Amino acid sequence: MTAVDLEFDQLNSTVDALRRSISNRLMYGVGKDAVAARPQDWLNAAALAVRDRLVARWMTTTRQQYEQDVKRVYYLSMEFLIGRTFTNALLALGIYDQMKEALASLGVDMEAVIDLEPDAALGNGGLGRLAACFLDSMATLAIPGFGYGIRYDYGMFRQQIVDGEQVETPDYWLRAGNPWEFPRPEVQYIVHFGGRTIVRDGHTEWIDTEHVNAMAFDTVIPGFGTSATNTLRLWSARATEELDLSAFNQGDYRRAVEAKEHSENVSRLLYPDDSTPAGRELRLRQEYFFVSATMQDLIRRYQRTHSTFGRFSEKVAIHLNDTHPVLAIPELMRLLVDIHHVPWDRAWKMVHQVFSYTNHTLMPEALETWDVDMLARLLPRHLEIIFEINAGFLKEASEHFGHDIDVIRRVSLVDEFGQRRVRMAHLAIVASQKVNGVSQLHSQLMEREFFSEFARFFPERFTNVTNGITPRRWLSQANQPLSKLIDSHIGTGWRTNLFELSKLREFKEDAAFTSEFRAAKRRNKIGLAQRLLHETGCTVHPDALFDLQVKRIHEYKRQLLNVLHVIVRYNRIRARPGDDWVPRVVMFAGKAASAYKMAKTIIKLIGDVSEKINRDPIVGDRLKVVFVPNYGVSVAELMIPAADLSEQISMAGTEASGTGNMKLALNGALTIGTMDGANIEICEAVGRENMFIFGHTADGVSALRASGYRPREIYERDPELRQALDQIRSGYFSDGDPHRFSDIFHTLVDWGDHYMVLADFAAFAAAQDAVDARFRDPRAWTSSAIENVAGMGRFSSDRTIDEYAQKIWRVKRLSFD
Ligand code: GL9
Repeated sequence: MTAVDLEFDQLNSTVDALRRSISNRLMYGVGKDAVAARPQDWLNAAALAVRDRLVARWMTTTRQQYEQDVKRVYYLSMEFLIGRTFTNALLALGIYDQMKEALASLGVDMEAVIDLEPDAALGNGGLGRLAACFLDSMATLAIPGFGYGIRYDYGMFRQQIVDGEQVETPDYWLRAGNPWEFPRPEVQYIVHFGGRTIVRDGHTEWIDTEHVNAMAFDTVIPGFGTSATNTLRLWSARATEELDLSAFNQGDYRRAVEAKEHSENVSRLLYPDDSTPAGRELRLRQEYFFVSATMQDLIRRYQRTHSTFGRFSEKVAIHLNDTHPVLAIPELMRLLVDIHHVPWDRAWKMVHQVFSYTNHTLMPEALETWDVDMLARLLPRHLEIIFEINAGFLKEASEHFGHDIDVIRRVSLVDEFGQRRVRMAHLAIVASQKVNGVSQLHSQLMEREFFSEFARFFPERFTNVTNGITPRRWLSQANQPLSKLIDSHIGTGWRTNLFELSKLREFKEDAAFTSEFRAAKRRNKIGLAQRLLHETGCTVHPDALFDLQVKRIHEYKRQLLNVLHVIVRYNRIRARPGDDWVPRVVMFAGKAASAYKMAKTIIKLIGDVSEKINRDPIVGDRLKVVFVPNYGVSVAELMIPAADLSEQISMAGTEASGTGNMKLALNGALTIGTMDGANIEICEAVGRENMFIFGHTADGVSALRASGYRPREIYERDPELRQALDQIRSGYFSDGDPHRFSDIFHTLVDWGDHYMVLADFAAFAAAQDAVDARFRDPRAWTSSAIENVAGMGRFSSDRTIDEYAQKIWRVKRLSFD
């Protein structure tokens, strides 16, 4: 930070200065008088006052980027799960307390208005939240970077639970305006669809297209404790024709706006339901829409300071967050070859030098492919380019693989089995200079199993970068009681160097520290209990063990394993109510994809089981089951700091990394988990004795599958498990209705139990008994909890971004001297 900036910052950080700014912004920004202002108006005025302070830093950063002619990272993602911005910005600027006081002096309770800010829920789950953590770390490390994505009018749906079932309602997050964004009507690009190609004067032209404008909206991403900021640029679709005036004049109002509506649908909604062809086509349009605008934008930025493409790959790194933005590859080829007339070979070399790709899942159904016919209709030029890339690649590959036709078929960019489809992951691997997985196990499985032929062909391309989370949001902001305690013992430096947390080990047996550590957890549990009472009407006791499984609802994540154990526990309590039980509150939260029937049935089962258990007078406070609706960033910030136990129980080999596992451990929860994804590395970092590891390993899963897995035998052998499954089947939890959950029963017992729930059940139940035993001994429990916090240094997204910067992007930090 320059001396002038520093002085400017200090002057602007006083309570007085903030109060003046808020009053000013209320009047001139929001257009309200203090007497008439509603809480939402105060929040907007305060947000604008904060934003003004960020803008000063933003300008400095941008100026420096141009002056130093830096290499920039373009992080392309269909999802950015940002959550709320206000508190985060206050902490980044170091003005949290001052703002609180300034608002109080204006008669406004800051804690109350903070809750009015809607979440920017532009993502589904871990992948989208990872992108948000990365933006935070890139800014904090002063890596010159841009996030690029879509400004969906409607983010992730709001989940309500009605009679135990998920009900989806639209999340119009922009209703009250968005004080954090800057609309850029001057930054617009035309994006084409459809049409056909012709060759004229040796150049291909894409003609007779329909088009839509992409308009930029910018959000400043503040770095923590630095002048550096970055930009999140999101594209919104704008019709090229506002209105069909002649239709309007003839009184045909619907037709007058039809075309406009149609083209603007592109940025309407996150993940339209892709269970229908129309939904799939819209999704393809979205993917192309945002990468086309982004490629045009980054070329324009490059050309502002360079007259030829000679230094393009020195100045640009483009990262593909999963395959959703992979069309950026043929789009950049098209722009270079067709528009800027760069020869094909040279363009291909440039493309290869700038792209890198992260794979986030190996679940076969999640590996994107696009129907060749649909591509031909919507993006005919891109399909030609993909075919040409494929021809070049297959020629090299067949020399390398000794013309083995089976291998060639498997690695081809086009799947020729049945309806022809383009495999987006293959395109990403062939074009990128680096390809990475998100945990050691996941990267290994990628190289050894899923993409083994590619790994043999391009061995230097494959690497691992284990995921991380930002400690600013997930500890400093979300868990203020624990943060303050840590600050008072080891100082505040952990916010930017998370390895400093290891100093906490020293206090593991310190009576004062451990009792304050427990008190901080208890405060968070009381806070959560109050919110639960308020929002779900459910009473839970803060001294019970808070057991959380919070993540998307998916069969591979095995919420069912958890439910089965809950039912077995319930039956045990009813059989022996006089025993000394460790009271537990089992909490679930997470959304099911709207077209995923089984996931929705699982939510309903949790609802029905909780109804039965919570009302049972024999059980009382010994066991409660709660489904917390509408899981998202803000709900997570409330729940995670209150957790004692973190459920990370996916079938080994299916969870690429997980990041909730890191957030929970960082907040002092102990993990019960399988040797899957990043759990393995957490286990290394915090010590196996401080976790509850159970179940088959990835190799064990493969071996069991190979030897012929027969779940029914397990069902028949284990009486407690059988009782629980029979209760599910017989209608015990569903008012006698035997049909409601029959699919769950058969999936597990008769239809192969693909995710091996029954195979891991006994080990899981035993691990849960060990959890109870440890919890009875508060000293032992707290000591393990502290070990968890202390071991989390390497799971900061700062470490992750540093690795990307060095190994993958080869970019340097911006300097501010
Ligand atoms: C995911 C993986 O399933 C997670 O294990 C991983 O932690 C994150 C981030 O790398 O990516 N891949 C994926 O498609 N999702 C993930 O969470 N799904 C969603 O985001 C819905």
